[in-house]
Amino acid sequence: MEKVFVYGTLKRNQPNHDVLNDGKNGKATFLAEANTIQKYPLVISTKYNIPFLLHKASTGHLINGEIYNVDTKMLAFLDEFENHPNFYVRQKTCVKLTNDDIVECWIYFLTNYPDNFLQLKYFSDYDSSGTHGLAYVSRYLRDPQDVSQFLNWNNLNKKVCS
Ligand code: PCA
Repeated sequence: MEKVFVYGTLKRNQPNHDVLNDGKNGKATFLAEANTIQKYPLVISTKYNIPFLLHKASTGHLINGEIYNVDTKMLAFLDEFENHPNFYVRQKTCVKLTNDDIVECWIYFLTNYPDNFLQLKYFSDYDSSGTHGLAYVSRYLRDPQDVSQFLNWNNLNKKVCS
């Protein structure tokens, strides 16, 4: 089993949580709530309002999330779902449980992002229906062309700004 710390749409009551409960994808068991030990920028961006944890430690806030134990099948599913390593990149990072235990977990970071993402509002606890009003757009409702454009942030910027 592997530990994954989720901070965005995979959390409970968030738009993609169901994939963790679908046995076809493998097995995921909730372990604990936790927060990162280091600060990171958690932003919501693109026209689809996607949450991104930017891989830039010491900037932003300690991030709240949930740890799941997942089997290799679920980890492989999540890698494909999050388009690791072409979009999000899965990296090991230490997080702290509410009882102060520290555990090392996988996190899906954005390691390659446009500089202007650092000018966005930083969150500590993602909620797709939070007061920010930035409604998440499910990947099934996105323009299929954007998938390849996501892999090229310059194009995406042009598109978002036009
Ligand atoms: N899904 C992953 C990364 C960002 C997202 O929306 C997660 O919840 O951790």
